[in-house]
Parts: sequence; C-alpha cells; structure tokens
Amino acid sequence: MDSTTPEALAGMRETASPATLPADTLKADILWHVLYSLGRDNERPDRQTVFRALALALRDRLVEKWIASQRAIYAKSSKRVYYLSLEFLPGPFLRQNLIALGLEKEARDALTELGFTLDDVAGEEWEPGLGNGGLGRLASCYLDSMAALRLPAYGYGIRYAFGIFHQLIRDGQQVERADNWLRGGQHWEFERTHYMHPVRFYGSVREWVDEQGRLRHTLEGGSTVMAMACDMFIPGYRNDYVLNMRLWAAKSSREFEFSFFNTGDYIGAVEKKIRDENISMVLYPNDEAPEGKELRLKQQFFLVSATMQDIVRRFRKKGVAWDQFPRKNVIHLNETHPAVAIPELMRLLVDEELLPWEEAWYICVRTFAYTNHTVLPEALEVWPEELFRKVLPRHLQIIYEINRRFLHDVRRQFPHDPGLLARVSLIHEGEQRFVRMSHLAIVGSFSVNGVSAHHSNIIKESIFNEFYKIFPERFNNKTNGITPRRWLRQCNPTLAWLITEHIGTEWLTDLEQLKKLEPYAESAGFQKAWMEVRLRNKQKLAEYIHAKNGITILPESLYDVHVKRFHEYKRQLLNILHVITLYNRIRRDPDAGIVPRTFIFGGKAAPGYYMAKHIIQLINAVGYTINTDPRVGDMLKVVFLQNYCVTLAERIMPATDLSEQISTAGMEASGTGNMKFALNGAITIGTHDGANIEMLEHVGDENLFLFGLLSHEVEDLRRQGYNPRTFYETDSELREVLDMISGGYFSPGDPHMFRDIVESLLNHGDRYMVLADFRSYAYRQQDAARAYLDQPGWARRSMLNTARMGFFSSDRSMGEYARDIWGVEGV
Ligand code: T68
Repeated sequence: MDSTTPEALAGMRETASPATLPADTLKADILWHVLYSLGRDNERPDRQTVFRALALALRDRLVEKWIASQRAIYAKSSKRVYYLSLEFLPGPFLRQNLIALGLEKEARDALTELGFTLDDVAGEEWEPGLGNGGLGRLASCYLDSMAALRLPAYGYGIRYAFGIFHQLIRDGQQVERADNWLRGGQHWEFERTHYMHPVRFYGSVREWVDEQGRLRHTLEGGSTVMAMACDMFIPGYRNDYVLNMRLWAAKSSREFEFSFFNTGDYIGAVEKKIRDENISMVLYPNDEAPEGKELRLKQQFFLVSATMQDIVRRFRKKGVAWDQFPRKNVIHLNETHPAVAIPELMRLLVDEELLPWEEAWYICVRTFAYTNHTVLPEALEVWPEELFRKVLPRHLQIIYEINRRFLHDVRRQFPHDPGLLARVSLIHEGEQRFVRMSHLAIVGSFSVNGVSAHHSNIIKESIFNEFYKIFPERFNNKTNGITPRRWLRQCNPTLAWLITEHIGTEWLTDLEQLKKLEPYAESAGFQKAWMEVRLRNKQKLAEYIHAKNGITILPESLYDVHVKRFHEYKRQLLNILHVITLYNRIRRDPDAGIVPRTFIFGGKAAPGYYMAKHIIQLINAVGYTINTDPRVGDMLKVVFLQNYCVTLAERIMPATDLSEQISTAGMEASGTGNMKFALNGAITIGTHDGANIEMLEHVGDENLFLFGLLSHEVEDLRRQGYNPRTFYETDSELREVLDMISGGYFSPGDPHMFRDIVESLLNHGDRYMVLADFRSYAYRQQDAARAYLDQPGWARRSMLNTARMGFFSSDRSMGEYARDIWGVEGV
C-alpha cells in the first residue's frame, strides 16, 4: 500500500496510542499533517511545508507531555513560580525540541526518506524575536532550565506581532525592517481563541462607602481590551516534562459589543478594534532611556493584568484562604517592566477581595521577587505621573498609599536624615513628577537580586545603597547562566560529540562534569582533535561570510568577535580604534609579522540611538577601507554581519577564537554572551566587569585576557576630573587613529562624516573612558596575538575555558533561584 494515501496514514496514526507515539511514526505524522493540518498535497511537499508539518508533529508530542506535567503540578499542589517578562528570545525551536525529545536521529531519517536534510528544513524556521538582547535571552535560558529541573513554573509574556526589527546594512548603515515572524503561521503554539481575560485601562475612580461603612474604590468608564492566551511549549531535556510560555495577544472586546454595531457606526467599530489590538503589535526596541510612551505602559499592564487573572483563577481552584497565597505562589519580576503587578495585586486584594490594607500588603511583599539588570541611571524605568494617572488611575492611588506608609516607616527608622525620604520615595518630585519603578519593585518584593557578584555589590553599595540599609535582608546575588543544551549541544554538535566521547553525556544536565576534560588539556592527540573541530567550525563561518558579505577570510586567521547590542558602554568603538591601529602598523611595515586576524562585528542599535548607529557606520567604513586595501591582503579583514539574532549567534559562537567583552568597568551588569563564547572554547579579552570577573576566577588568569580600569578607578578618575585629551596628546598611535577618523580617511566622499564620534571622545568628556583604556587594551591584544601563535598553548587555553565553565550553566542559576528565593522543588 502506498504510504502516503489518507487511508494508510490514518491507519498508522490509529495504531499509535496518543500517550506513547513511537518515533517511527514521525514520517507518517509529517505526511498526515501536510495533508490534514496544512491542506497540501503530500506526494511532493515543499521544504517549508515539511518544516511546518514536522513542527506540528512535534507539538503533538509536546502537548501530551505538557498535560501530564500540569497534572503532576496540580496533584502535588506545588507552590508555583510565575516568571513575568516583557521579553523572551527563545531562538528557533526545531532542533532544541528534537534534542529535548530525543528525536534528532528519527527526524533526520524521516526527512531523508522525504528527500530533505535536517539542516535544510531547520533553515525554514523564522525565530521569534520577542526580545532585545540579554534580558530576553536570559528569560529563555531560564525557562529551559526550569523545565530541565522540573520546576512548577510558568513563563508569561506578550506575543508581539512584530518582534525586534530585522536589521539590514545598506551603504554601511543600519536600516530597520519590520519583523513579520507570524507570516505563514505559527506551528509551535496553541492559540486559545476562547480563552481570554478582559484588561481595563483609563477611566476614573469613584470613591464610595458601602453598607459596612468601608471606603470602596471602583473604576468607572475606561476601555477594555481582551487578552488571548497563546501557549508555546518548553520541554525539559529528555525528562518528559514540559512547561509553557504563555504569551498574551490583544484582541478587541468590540467584537463582543453588538451595541457598537447596532448604532450603525460600523467603520468606527472596526477602527476601535484595530486600535485595541495595537497593544501587542510591536516590541519596543529601546534599551536606553525609556521615554514616556503610553503604548509601552499599556503593554506592561496588559501582561500584568491578564497574568494576574490567570494566577488568581488557578489559586481559587484550591479553595484556600488568601493568607496562603504566598505559600502557593511566587511572582518573579524580570526587571521593573512588569512591576505594576505589585499595585495590581493590591487592587485585587483590597478593592475586590475586600482584605484590609495591612493584610493585603503582607501577602504582596511575600509574593514578589525582583531581578535588576542594569545600573545605568538613564535606563532605570520611570513614568511621568500624569501619564500613569491617565492610563491606570487606581494603580497610581495605590502607589501613593504604598509610598505614604513606606515613607512613614523610613522616617521612624531614620529620624535624623530628612533628605533620605525624597531619595527613596517611589515618586520623584521635581518640575515634573515621575513614578520610580525600581523603588516600587524593591519596596514591594521580598527579594532583590543582581545578575553577577560584581553587579550585586554595586547595587548594594551605590545605586540602591539606601534601600540596602532599609532592607538588608532582601538583597542577594544570582549570577546569570546559559543553557548548555542550546549553547553547546545544539549549536556545536561536533564539539559536543568530542566531549561526550571522552566524558559521557552527564554534562548535558550537570555542566560541572566538564571538569573531567581538564586532564585532556595536555594530551597532544586531544588538542589536535579539538582544534580540528574548531577549524571546521571556522571554515563553515567563512563560507557563510563569503555567501552573505562577499568577503573571503582565512579560516586559520584569528577570529576576533564582538557581537551584542550596540551601546556606547559596550565599547565597539574601542575595538575599531584598535583595528585601525593594526591597520596602521601594517601600512607602515607590511612585514611587521602581525598575526592574521578577522574581526567580526554584529549587533543592532536602537533605531533612535544616533551614536550607536554612527559607530556601526564607522565600523563598516573602516571595514571597506581595510578589506579593499591591497597592502593588507590576508593580514586583516573586518566583517559586519547583519541582523545579529539567536540563529546567527548559534553560527558564530562555535567559530570564535577571541571573545570581546570590553564594557567600561561597572556598566555591564553581567553579560551572557561572554559565557556562550567561553563554553565553546573561545578565549575572552575583557574588562573587570559583570560576570567576566567570576569567569576569571573559574578559568584562571592565564586563560583570559583582562585589561583596563577597575570600577572604582573609573569612578575615582571621573571624580578627579578625567581629561581624555591627555591620552590623545601622549599616545601617538592613538592620536594618528583619531586624526584619521576626523580627517575623513574612512569617508573620503564626506570628510566630516565621523567627526562627531571623535568629538564625543575628545571634547565631550568620553563618558565611557574609551581613551583611558585604549593603551592597556592594545597591549592585551598583543598578548592575545602572541598566544595565538603558540597553537598547542591556545588549544590548552581553549579547552580549559570549556572545561571550567560548569558554574555558568543556567541550571545552576535556576537551582539557586528555586532554593534561595522561590522556595520550590522539582515536581
Ligand atoms: C542585560 N540587560 C544586561 N536589557 O545589560 C546584561 N532594557 O549585562 C545582562 O547580562 C542581561 O541583561 C541579563 O541579565 C538587557 O538586556 C534590555 O534588553 C532592556 C530591554 C528593555 C528595556 C531595558
């Protein structure tokens, strides 16, 4: 019988009981979905159709395990963790799900029989870019680890119709294009079209006194938008446990209000519908100063309100008293973006459940935990009071009441420091008033954590020092981590295989096992095998670069890679100044014996961030000059890869020799790219910042190139009056580089093009201390080049980096959160 006929397919599916779909039905399931779910001829389906059908076949398996996992959580009556984040960056799901389900080989075989390769089919997936960078990616690594640890957890976020913009480089400049990731449908999720919660904005608060003489608050008027649940599944690694990430999509409530149509205003009703559904239309790309954008505040409350309704619904099923709420639930705030959950829970408890304020507050501060991800003052979130009052009038009242009581307590605790009240107040008073979201999050949470040891200390000692004095017991550190399933096993299968061959598979769920590689670091045979794998990875990246950028690079050259969001504090500018320095040395003496290098850059700049975009343009201009200069040849190449995203990171990490982590000390909260590179055997050149410092402690200082000012030196220098010009005047190599940029060497058509970049360094204070760190960076780069010439030595360093990265697994991070903050255990 022809195996593609409907009868044959139906027969094959019948014999497979739903709870135990055996792997060998995968091909049949793909063909079944091609026909019945996608409505296509299954005799010769195209690649995209096969991808979609395979996704559906895997979703079938995931949903079964998800139901079983949910039942187990319910049966155990476990305390639940709710991880609220305005951003998730899951990356492509296909390979990750195949690995977790143990179906990689079966999928390969099934696809081969259908005339495809897994690589081709995986290439059809468009990743959901529902985050900006580190913060969103961290949330996704954490979901992976929560599933691996079988935690009773839920991720909650927004299903933006348009994720982070797609970046093109045109004439050397960043151009943004809409990221229409939902085109062609989404096959991993379930849209719960009948599962919606109302979310209410605007209106006014009516105060009244009820029959028992209680003062009551009721929101009147305003407008309601519906939140529709969309679930995506996150499987634990080969443990049959599946969590869900519930993303809310905005749906107009107007469809349900027939009155609107009855008045005859049909077009008006439709326009209103479109306006309502705008709420989940687009992810905000800003990672600098958040402006007071009304839609952004509405997004935050949209996530919070819908999620709180879900949490309360689940809690109510238990029929236990409200005072048990914190024993049964913990709500984790990923940054302050969802911090309006604090006044929302107060509103539910006080206005709707009629609990006394004190009791409600007692519940609140035992329920919330907050993670801070930044110390840059301009990135701390504040909302203009007027805007807040307009969008969320009742919540603003509640915030004022929280603040009144908080300040009352502070005054009692610190009676002799009157200025303190204004500094810790939830409201910034000035010409204009602002709600300070970080203060709200700290006051309303039982736990406040930073994301690396260094960052957590800075929080306690400087930005939140006064809160630390008020609530010392709330502050703690949880150093970030990354999931080894995606960031080694998936993205670097050949290296993963080499490791597994020598130490077994345990490292996949216990990354400290990588320590067992250390004895091999001295073995010439292993070194050779290690470097061969790395060289193959580098060859593949060279092919990709050739195809995308038309630039030929030497796989044997030192791949020096700087990929992350563009921000002045991350100092891509410092890197390009050094590139130009090397270029000048080659121009002066083509036989200078410089180690051949390929500099690779990637990353997006916020569309409104002028300086960051300008630095992208400078890098591309320098790249053009160097790559086309015949004197340089293979000695130096500069590549800018457009549209850096999770998919691209997976290509780059395994092929990197030197990882650039060169933020101004004290400014990068942690970094997680640093960990991904090192796990794949890259060596870091970096500053004393974020998690670099802990990486140094683990890998040892002979295996990591540290340079530059320390955080306190940055501060001291700034206090003493930093004068960047002295570096310009005393360092002739640096001076030559800056003069070339401002003199139009890289922009002959427009000599003034990059003048303002040099201005920002020389005449506007060089806020990020690029010039102060230039010389020590250049020296350290020389050390790196020398080290690279000694290939066995480099192999040893590379292996030891991988072997000693066990601590940086997100399984370790999640284990610490579960034990120290959440008080939950695996199901
Ligand atoms: C990053 N923060 C930190 N923010 O910069 C990084 N911000 O050091 C850290 O490793 C990472 O968080 C994880 O802890 C961000 O990525 C944002 O993306 C962001 C988005 C919107 C508004 C503000």
